[in-house]
Amino acid sequence: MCDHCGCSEPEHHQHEHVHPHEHEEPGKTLEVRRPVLEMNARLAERNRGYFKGRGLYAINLLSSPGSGKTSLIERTLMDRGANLKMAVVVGDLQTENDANRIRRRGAPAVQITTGEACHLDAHMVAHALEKLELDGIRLLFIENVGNLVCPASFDLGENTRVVLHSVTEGEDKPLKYPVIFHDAELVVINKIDLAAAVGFDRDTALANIRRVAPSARILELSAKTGEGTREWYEFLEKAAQRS
Ligand SMILES: Nc1nc2c(ncn2[C@@H]2O[C@H](COP(=O)(O)OP(=O)(O)O)[C@@H](O)[C@H]2O)c(=O)[nH]1
Ligand SMILES: [Mg+2]
Repeated sequence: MCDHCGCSEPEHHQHEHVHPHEHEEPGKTLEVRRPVLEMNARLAERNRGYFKGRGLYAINLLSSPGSGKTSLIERTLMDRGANLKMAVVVGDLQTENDANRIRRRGAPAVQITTGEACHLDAHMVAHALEKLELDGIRLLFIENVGNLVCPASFDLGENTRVVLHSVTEGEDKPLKYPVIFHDAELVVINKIDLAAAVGFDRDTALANIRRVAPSARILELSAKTGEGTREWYEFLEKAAQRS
């Protein structure tokens, strides 16, 4: 059960703003969860103001567990760490592992361990920011908890959303989890080095992404081999200039 949004089923987020479940009293779901989301929206605005005031560009990085969010940040730090001044806030239910991986690549990082919560919220991010040394930082990655449902509902005050979708996940995931893709400015198809091995159907995957996120840009790359990362770095360089 998620302490912050009260959901025990991740799918509940899909319904919470729209209609209560049929088996629930009409209006009950909305009454319980709306204040949580309204409070989050206020704190997200505060984060947004903070980012703006510090000249930071914040990227909310979203995906299933294991799609390669941390790997892509590590690869980016390896290749562009010297030019793009980056810091990272990373969320997982448990462990400091990802923050340690990122620190080893030379970037300031703070781990948020959410316990049972399936997403980050604006309040958690605000606290994490207090622990980060941000002088000279232009780009802030916020690696969200690996989940294609819950994080979609929670604005963190970010400037943009990037969703990762790896070739090993199946081409139908954008259709099954459309909400998270819908708000993405950029969808990164990761692990293209494995595409042939898993029989990745690229045309279907691209069509599915375009169907649920018609205005999103799509990049295909491998965080492992570095193939395709040039355009990713161009995207980040432009983002840093927007900060
Ligand atoms: N072959 C291959 N493996 C990758 C790639 N990116 C990540 N991985 C592997 O996928 C696993 C999960 O990666 P991780 O970065 O921890 O994913 P996260 O949970 O989204 O942060 C690790 O074993 C990575 O080495 C990639 O582009 N190609
Ligand atoms: Mg990770």
